[in-house]
Amino acid sequence: YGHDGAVLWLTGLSASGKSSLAMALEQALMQLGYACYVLDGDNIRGGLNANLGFSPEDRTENIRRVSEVAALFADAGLICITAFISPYRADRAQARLRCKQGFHEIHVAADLATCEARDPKGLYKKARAGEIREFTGISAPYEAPDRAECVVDTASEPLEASLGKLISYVLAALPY
Ligand code: GGZ
Repeated sequence: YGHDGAVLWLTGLSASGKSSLAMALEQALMQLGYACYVLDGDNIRGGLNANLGFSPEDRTENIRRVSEVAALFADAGLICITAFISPYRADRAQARLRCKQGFHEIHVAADLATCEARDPKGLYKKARAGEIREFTGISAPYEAPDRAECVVDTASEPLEASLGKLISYVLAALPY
């Protein structure tokens, strides 16, 4: 009974809308009867990964642990939705290998100027002022996906439109 698991891996800049989309997608899939769980900074960086910061090494370890947890959730039959910047292509490729065929890379592709204008937590401002170092897009890299299964651009359309595309993609991609 139940359904096979999957990993819906969202990647994008800070303030690109990953967490909002992840939560809305979870709601939509739950209403359709899918068991889902969202992993994001709120429930991972405060606990399991509380010893990690934002150096390249720590980000790689962050993503490695998240991919292990996501793979376990998928094994258990859940749709695991992850919402991390995951800025390195190589780290996402490793996550894909770990999660095997149930892995779907979703690029939340808002451009930097839009994310910086949103700046909901004032982090871009602090990064520009040098108060936060190694901030993605400002003083640390973001390597855009070249093999994402789905791309949504929350800068060029309302969040509802991106959510609609995402749901369409996911329902077509899930094998049940
Ligand atoms: C990027 C940072 C940084 C630095 C703190 N660089 O908008 P937010 O606040 O809520 O999302 C960002 C979050 C990124 O954590 P991730 O675990 O997704 O990053 S990664 O996948 O690269 O490991 C931001 C906040 O943490 N934050 N300092 N220097 N974002």
